[in-house]
Amino acid sequence: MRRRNFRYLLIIGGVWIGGGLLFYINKGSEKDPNPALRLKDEIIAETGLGVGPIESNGSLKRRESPDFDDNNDISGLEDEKMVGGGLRRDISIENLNNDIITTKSSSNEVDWKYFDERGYVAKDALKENEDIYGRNQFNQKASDSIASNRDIPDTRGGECRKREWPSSSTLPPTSVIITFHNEARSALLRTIVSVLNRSPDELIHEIILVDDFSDDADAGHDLAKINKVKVLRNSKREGLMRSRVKGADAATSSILTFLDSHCECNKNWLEPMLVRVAEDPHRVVCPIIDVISMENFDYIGASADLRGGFDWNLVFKWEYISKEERALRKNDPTQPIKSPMIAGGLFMIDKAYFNKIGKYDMLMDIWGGENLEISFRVWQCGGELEIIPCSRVGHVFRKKHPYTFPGGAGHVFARNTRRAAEVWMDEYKKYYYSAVPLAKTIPFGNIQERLNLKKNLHCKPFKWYLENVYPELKTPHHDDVQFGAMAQGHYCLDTLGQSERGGPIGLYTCHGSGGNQEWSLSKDGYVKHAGDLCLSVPGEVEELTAGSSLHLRLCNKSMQQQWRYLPESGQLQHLGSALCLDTAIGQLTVQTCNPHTYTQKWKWKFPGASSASQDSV
Ligand SMILES: [Mn+2]
Repeated sequence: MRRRNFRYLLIIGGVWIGGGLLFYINKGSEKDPNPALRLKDEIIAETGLGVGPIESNGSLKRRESPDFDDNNDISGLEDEKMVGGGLRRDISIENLNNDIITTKSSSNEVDWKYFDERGYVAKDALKENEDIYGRNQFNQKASDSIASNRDIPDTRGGECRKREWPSSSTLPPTSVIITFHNEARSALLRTIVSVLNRSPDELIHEIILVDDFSDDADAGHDLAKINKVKVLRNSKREGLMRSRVKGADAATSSILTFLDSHCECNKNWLEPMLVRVAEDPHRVVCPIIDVISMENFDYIGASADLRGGFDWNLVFKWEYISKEERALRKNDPTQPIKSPMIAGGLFMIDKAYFNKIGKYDMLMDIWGGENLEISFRVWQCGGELEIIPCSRVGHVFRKKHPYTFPGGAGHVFARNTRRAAEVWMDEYKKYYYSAVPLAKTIPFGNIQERLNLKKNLHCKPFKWYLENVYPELKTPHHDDVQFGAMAQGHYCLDTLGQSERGGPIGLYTCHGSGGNQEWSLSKDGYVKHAGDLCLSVPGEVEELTAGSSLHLRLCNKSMQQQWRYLPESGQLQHLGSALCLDTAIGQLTVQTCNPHTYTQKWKWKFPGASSASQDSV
């Protein structure tokens, strides 16, 4: 059964692109009228409130209460803090633990519907001839041109649309925490507006923005005018983990909802998650993450049959749930999906539980590895990770990070990942180091506090996690001397779907997802696939000739199946005939060994080790 699943994974392997497997569902279908979604300009026109005519520079002139101080252009919060005077009347600034908190008097708050969106976005508009991808790695021009309260398709399945959710009065409200660093104003504002626009008012206690020392302090600061929005600003770059913990500590409701800063919440996104967490605070839940195109900001529904996983390189990936689970989901598509890992950018957690299980690893920097760490921690320490299919939130997936990492992205990612591996993976961390040998050279700092936490919470070992949460992640057998894909350039040894009685096997473009390209070399010289199939030469070994093709046969300890790998030349030599595995004639054969020929050179690669790191949210 497992073998069949892997084969299936291979078939779909070709459609892996960065952030996941996308299914264009509901696209182009008629738009579900969303009563909560009203066009801001219409409201403004109806009520005559809020704005005057559009000025030539594209910004709107406000007509607000007389003490609304619109002209006071604050250029630097830090400066203001140091001067200690001259604060705006509507917005005061406190200094708490070296960070800046922007608060406001309620009389000057505005509902999001009356926030001067155009003026706010225009302050950071692209310059003429500027690269539209230059600042954000997504099309800022497209983002800037799209209203914060635009309509988006309701991407939920039919059963989710039909389902009634408990009334708001029976659910606890949440604090939404959004951390950001140099986010495009339009994307950040749209995230906030989508929260306020598509959630029952009484369920949003507050939105806490944590500005992780963006170059432009006003981008966050100006949003503090919006009802329910609170802004914290770090006085130096802290990274995602410490910023989120600051936001969480400042939150005053019992449920935390973490969002990325370029998201759009969809219809009824909040209730299905709140129900699960309110029922059982050990559940850490995520929405299905729909895709907002980085090219044109189209909103595209994602498949509901995915969950989060990883290979031994510890890079997050989306993967299909099993055939059995898909069959179960057909009966009730509203049921949560257990996920070995969360993408990390968007999730909801009970605040007391977040605190109890150790928040985040505060010694991790910037980005990366934290989702791995919190995923292992939640599962191993008694919680559960769930994807809630009736909750949908869009996210702009990018190919690379728009901002720089102090110390370099690869280094920071490896350091964080190493911290997670060292604390949570016990002896299994060796497979990570085999997959990413360079990681061993990167210092990961002190982890004693996290080890103490693990001990005090009586967390289960990683072995338990592998057996109960992620049995699909296969461990190399203890007899294996090599494990993973056998690569020759961009091509990998591949079963081509053949099984124990099948025809010749061959080469296929390396896809890095294991499956038909997953092999192991045991100590006694068998090249195995899926545990019980062995790479075999045909016929009697004594009669084997150069040019013979290779097959898969059930492992039977015969001479036909015995090989040795010569690491220096990269050759795989058949013991009985002394011929070498070769691709010279465009197909896989055995040929007379020649250590200098490229077509006999093989490299062992861990599955997934070649797949690129991604903005996994
Ligand atoms: Mn993101």
